[in-house]
This record gives sequence, structure tokens and C-alpha cells, in this order.
Amino acid sequence: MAEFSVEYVQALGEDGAVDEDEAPELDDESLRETYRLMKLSRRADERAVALQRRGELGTYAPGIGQEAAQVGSALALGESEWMVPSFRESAAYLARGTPVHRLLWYALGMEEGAEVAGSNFPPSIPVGSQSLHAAGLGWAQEMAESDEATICYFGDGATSEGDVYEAMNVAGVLDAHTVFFCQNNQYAISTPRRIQTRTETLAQKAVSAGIEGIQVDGNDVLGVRAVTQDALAKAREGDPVLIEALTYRRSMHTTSDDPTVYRTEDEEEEWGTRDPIERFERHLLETDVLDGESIAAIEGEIEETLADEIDLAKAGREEVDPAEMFDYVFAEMPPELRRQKEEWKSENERGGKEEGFERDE
Ligand SMILES: Cc1ncc(C[n+]2csc(CCOP(=O)(O)OP(=O)(O)O)c2C)c(N)n1
Repeated sequence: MAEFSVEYVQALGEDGAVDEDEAPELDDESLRETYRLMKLSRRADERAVALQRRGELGTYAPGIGQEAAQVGSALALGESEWMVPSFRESAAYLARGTPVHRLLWYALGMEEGAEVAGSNFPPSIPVGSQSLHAAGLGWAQEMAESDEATICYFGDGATSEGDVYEAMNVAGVLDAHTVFFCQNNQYAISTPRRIQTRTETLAQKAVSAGIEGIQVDGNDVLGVRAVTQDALAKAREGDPVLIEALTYRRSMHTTSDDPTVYRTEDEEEEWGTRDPIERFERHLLETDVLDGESIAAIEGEIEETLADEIDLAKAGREEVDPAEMFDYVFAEMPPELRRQKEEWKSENERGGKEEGFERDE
């Protein structure tokens, strides 16, 4: 008979108390940098949504509310280790040193924003499919006897996809160096977690693949960092781990979604009181790692960075011929696609379809 239990970790409580047994050892500089990245991500997402609303950006999936889960985990990863994201990982990308303009290029439909940059994969839209790539990368690391690992991000909805189970199962069998990082943000578009699956936790899905599963408070950046560090250490030795980070998507699924039609204001407010940035900020103020002045300086620097990055994104977009959108699907363009490209170009020359950002979905 098999028996299992799922551990839940929290290092920085909602009341600001730190459990020293669970918290990672980080110096003040690292704590400040963690905070800066979480704030940068929040503001980058807010600016991106505003750009989309003005018709200057395509569809965008903000990670507002998930900054602790993403920054805490991404900072645990070594620079040359692989990050395999889903489509909501702006904070993880920023923690990996990706400049904001690259994230905007992706949302502008530019090929340049969808390249493998450093050891970061591009966003993956088919839900859960990237977990297979991450299992493959982790297997390659095992075969190469590498002491590195791979982290893969996906959501609660993705755990209902066969791909995610298959990836965890094969990772377990082949000793892949993969950490599966599930951000349980309580929703898969409008489907709430409670009807996503009958299992009590998502972490226990690891049990069916024979790998370790653990839950962490995903709004606690210290807990996430510690749990991910541990999981990566195991993965580097050929023991894959599934982490379920309990968090909340505070804004819309994407800019084409209106969450007010499927969830209540009361619920949003309740999760608002657990905001990961506010919780961490309170802790850093109480421990004198930050004060009002240093916070204002960080905020000022972030606004300047974003202004420059948005200019860079727009300048890059202007250099690209939108007709390129037809170019990257087939090695040899089929006649029908060539016809569409020609048609698009001639419309464009007549000024018909130049204002190309109207659409959503
Ligand atoms: C295979 C597949 N099915 C459906 C979709 C449409 N879709 C896009 S996001 C999404 C929900 C994903 O939810 P979750 O995995 O919880 O991640 P989250 O969006 O909350 O980050 C769906 C159904 C898709 N992109 N790919």
C-alpha cells in the first residue's frame, strides 16, 4: 500500500514573522535586488497592459500577484541553467536578466522576442507543452552528467494536461534534472482551481509519477526561494521535483479577458491582503533593509528604466517589416501562404491594414 503526504512550506508569514528554519540565507543586497525585481515586474506588467489598451501592444498575459513565485524561483537557478516558461513569466524573465523590451517585442508579434536568449526558452502558448521540452533538457543534462538543472513553469490548469503528467513521468524514469514549477494562481482563464481537479493538492500529482511533490506559499518570496533551491539541488542529482506554489492571479488572464464576470470582488480583496510585494516590503522595512528613501529611489529608477525600454521596443518594432509574420512557419513557403503574403503587402501599400494592432485573442 502506498501512502503519501504533501509538505507545505512558508518562511515569511502574512504577519511578517520569519521562520528562520525555512528562510534562505540571503544578504541585504540580495534581499534588495529581489524586491527591486518584483517591483520592476509589477510596473512592467502594468505599463504593458496600458500600452495594449492604447492599441500599441498585442495581447499580453500579466503576472501581477505572482512576482514572489517567479522571482523567488528564478533567482534560485544558475545563470547557464535552463528556464522553460509558459506565457505569464515576465517576472521570471526579468529575474533572469531579460530586458523589458524583449518581453514587449514578443507581445508586438516580433520574431526577435521569441528567440532562445541566453538559457531561457521563449514563451509557450500551448498549455503544458513546454513541460516536455523541460523533461528533455533535464534528461540531456543527466546523460551529459551535468551538474546543472532545468526549471519549467506552468499553471494549475496545465496539470490537467496529459503533457504535464507525461513529462513528469518520463523525467522520473530517466532521472531528468528537471524542476516542475506549478504556479497555482487559482484560475485557468475562468475555470477555478476547485473544479480543475478532484485532488486535494496539485503537488500530489507528483506521486503518480514517482517523484517528490511539495507545496509552498507562492506569495512568500523567501519560502519560494528556499524550496526551489532545495528542489534544484535534488534535480541536479537526477531527482526531479514538482513544486506547487499557491498564489493568485490578481489581474486578468490576458488583456482579452474580464475576470469580473467569473469571480467576486470580495475574493480579489481577500487575496489583495496577501500581496507578495507588500508582504516582502513590510518585512524589509521592519528589518531596516529598506526605508522610505531607498524605496523611492528604487521606484524612480524603475520608471526611468521602463521609459527607456518602451522606447527601445517601439524603435525595434519600427524596423521590422510586418510582412515577416508569414516567413517563419515553413522552410519553404506554400503557395497559399505566399498568396496571402502578397495580398497583405499590397493592402498594406495602399494603407489598408497598416494599423495592425487592433485585434485581440
Ligand atoms: C493546449 C491548449 N489548450 C487551450 C489553450 C487556451 N488557453 C490558454 S491559457 C489557458 C488556461 C491556462 O491556465 P493555467 O495552466 O492555470 O495557467 P495560467 O493562465 O493561469 O497562468 C487556456 C485554456 C491553449 N493555449 N493551449
